[in-house]
Amino acid sequence: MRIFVALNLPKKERTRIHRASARLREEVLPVRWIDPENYHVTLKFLGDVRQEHVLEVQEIVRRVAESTLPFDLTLGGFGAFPTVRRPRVVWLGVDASAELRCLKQDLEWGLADVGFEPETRAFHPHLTLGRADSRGGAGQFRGFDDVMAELDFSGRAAIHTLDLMRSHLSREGSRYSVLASARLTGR
Ligand code: 2AM
Repeated sequence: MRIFVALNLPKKERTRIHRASARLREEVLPVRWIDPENYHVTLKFLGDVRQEHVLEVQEIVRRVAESTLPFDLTLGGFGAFPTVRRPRVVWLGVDASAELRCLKQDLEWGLADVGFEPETRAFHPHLTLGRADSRGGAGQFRGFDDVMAELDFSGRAAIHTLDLMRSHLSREGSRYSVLASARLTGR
């Protein structure tokens, strides 16, 4: 099954983000906007993992969570990967705080021990708001950077769990469910 490790935000914060980004969705653009119940911050995407290895991953996630204290995520700033003119992913930025970078590193090390390739790309924590199809050319997204720049949002979300998630692909887009939620206890 297709799995990843992520941080989930309280419903209140997800609703705030959805409201704050409403202006983006008013633009007529080839973007599939994510439902607010599916908003999350991915820490590690594992791809298709066989059932017998899922339990192993779950155990690593639990161990990492046990050695991590609850912390706050700071959110703010809208942007897109790879560029706002030709976006694939439209996102809300997440502050790469020391706590978040430590957690990411602990996960990478833990998962490397059971054979998962460590990430070599720089860590750009973000919350995906929409997935774009920019094959129609950059022209479609002209002015989108200005729309983004006009938005003003800053958020804070208390994180108490590290979640192992499952992604269900379907024609309507991806849906996500929590396979296992590990409490951050910092023991
Ligand atoms: P995203 O955070 O940029 O949206 C579930 O599919 C999550 O895993 C998504 O949130 C997505 O990234 C991330 N993801 C999906 N495919 C990926 C890949 N090939 N490499 C890295 N992350 C991926």
